[in-house]
Amino acid sequence: MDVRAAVAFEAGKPLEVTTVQLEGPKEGEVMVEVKATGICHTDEFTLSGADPEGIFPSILGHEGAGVVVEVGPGVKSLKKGDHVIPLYTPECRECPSCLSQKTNLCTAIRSTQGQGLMPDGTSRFSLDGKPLHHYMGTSTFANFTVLPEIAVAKVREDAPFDKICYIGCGVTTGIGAVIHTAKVEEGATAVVFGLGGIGLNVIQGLRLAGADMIIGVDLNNSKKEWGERFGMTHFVNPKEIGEDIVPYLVNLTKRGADQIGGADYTFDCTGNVTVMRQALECAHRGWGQSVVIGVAPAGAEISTRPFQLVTGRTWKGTAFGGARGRTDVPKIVEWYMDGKIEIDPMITHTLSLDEINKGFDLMHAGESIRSVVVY
Ligand code: NAD
Ligand code: 022
Ligand code: ZN
Repeated sequence: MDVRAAVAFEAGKPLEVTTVQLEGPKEGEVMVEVKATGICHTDEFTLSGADPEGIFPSILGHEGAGVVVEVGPGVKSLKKGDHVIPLYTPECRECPSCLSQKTNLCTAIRSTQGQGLMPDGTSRFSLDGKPLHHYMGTSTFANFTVLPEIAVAKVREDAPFDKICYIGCGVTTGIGAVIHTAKVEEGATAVVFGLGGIGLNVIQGLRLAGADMIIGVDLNNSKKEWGERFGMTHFVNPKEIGEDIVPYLVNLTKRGADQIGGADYTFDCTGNVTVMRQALECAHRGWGQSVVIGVAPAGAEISTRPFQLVTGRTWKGTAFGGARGRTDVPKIVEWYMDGKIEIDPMITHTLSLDEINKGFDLMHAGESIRSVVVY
């Protein structure tokens, strides 16, 4: 069938909105009418050509929400009419990783997903008879897409698509990093580096977890108001403190009789490897945990003195906030609908598909927290 899509034909070129062909779902697959999609950094990273694993031509987008319109043979967990969020981290519940209960990184369709293909090794999208690649297993920059059943979370039907699409990446990543990866407890102290679409969700996750001191760090002073809006208690602009950021933060977090200082939990939401080191080193001696969320440029490396780890700090990372998509995403939708978390104010721009390139411009200019395309 004919669908409308923003196609990434070539690295470094804007997306082209055009009509493409989509084949129906095969065994174990479903077709979803995408109602809304967020525009996230990874889409930009791939489109720019900086992603060495980027494949062209392809249909990008990984932060969507929509409705199942057709199910392929053998599909059991979904039916026509179900409201869903596509998952770039699937959950098969059968592979060694899913069964381990120790990771959310399901391996069932990992290799084909990375090659821009469906699990049978082919693509459902084409243009003039030539295949177009899928992206992150989701391809939400099209008004219809085909997904493996295991890469779809069924959610409640009264939730608005133009808001819950953000749960498909940013919201779950930020809140999940706090709850699943760091397992922050009530009364904790935390530092969040980078107050963008991810960092603000880390902040609201920390508020939800009952953290006492939530320090936000950003080079951009306009982020102070944003952070406070979601529960940040202190703001630091590293350019304005007149000393190194690490000793400054260690001093700011001094509590208790020993007055050692350092945060219980720190989060990198910048993707900058220098910031990742700062985040580790301002974690508390003996128990501080630092979580890397930001995706660094291709080939970048992190460094610190091993003494930082020997003295009890832990360096970890997270993909999709450690969330098991089919299990945890519906719960986050519930939290949003129950008012436990906020999404609406972070969606600063709503665009039509024809305006999608404007979403990338807003991201480059640092003017948006999140832009959402509504079909
Ligand atoms: P964003 O551009 O909206 O926000 C980044 C913020 O960091 C900005 O406010 C910027 O001013 C600030 N910043 C930049 N350099 C800084 C520095 N040196 N010190 C302090 N602040 C600094 O980006 P985002 O959408 O919030 O995404 C953040 C990162 O998270 C990206 O690298 C993205 O790819 C990554 N991400 C990872 C996952 C995952 O599963 N691990 C999922 C989604 C996004
Ligand atoms: C989403 N991300 C950044 C912004 N929005 C993002 C990027 C990469 C990952 C997670 C989130 C990620 C971390 C670890 C992996 N990926 C590898 C997972 C694995 O190998 O099992 C990752 C994912 C998907 C893809 C590439 C890398 C892809 O589909 N191309 C989850
Ligand atoms: Zn994303």
